[in-house]
Amino acid sequence: MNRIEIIQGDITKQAVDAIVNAANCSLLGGGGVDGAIHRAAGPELLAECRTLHGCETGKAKITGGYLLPAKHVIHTPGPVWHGGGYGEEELLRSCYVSCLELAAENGCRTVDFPSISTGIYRFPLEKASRIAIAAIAEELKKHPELERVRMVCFDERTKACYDRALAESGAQG
Ligand code: AR6
Repeated sequence: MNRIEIIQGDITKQAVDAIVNAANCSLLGGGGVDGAIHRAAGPELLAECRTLHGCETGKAKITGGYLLPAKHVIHTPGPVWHGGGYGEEELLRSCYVSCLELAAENGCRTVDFPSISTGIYRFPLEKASRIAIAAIAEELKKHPELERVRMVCFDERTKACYDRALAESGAQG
């Protein structure tokens, strides 16, 4: 069975066990998907985030979903792209791994990701899509309890890129 899926849509609308937030290290909100998640979840999400005291790039922390249809939000600060010589690729891989480890620890079976770091943080999309698919495929092998992981792409170009990365990886979960 194929446990990795790519869809186009708005991650704030997904009724899954956990959605991932492409956050920043403060975990106190921002623009892009982070802003959309906080707006849809309501102020209680920010109140819980304040108790977490931030998060390092490449790591992840979990909260409730509050007014979202998702049960949990897993917050992960992706790397800012500075040209590739600052460990950006490994940090991005670490975001996907950390989120799925945390999801599994918390009994989440369905997890939706946005395209981490490819917006405001400017990580090249094609490179990011290959890293994401490889990391997800690897984690799914380790965690049979994870039923389905989706990339929820906001626009057509992003979806096409992840579709290609999945096809080329040969990974079908
Ligand atoms: N659903 C799914 N994907 C979305 C949505 C949505 N509702 N909205 C945007 N995207 P970005 P980053 C896509 O910039 O590059 C924030 O200020 C978007 O089209 O949200 O990791 C944080 O606080 C793009 O494909 O995240 C950080 O400071 C992808 O989500 C910083 O931005 C990621 O774009 C993080 O930057």
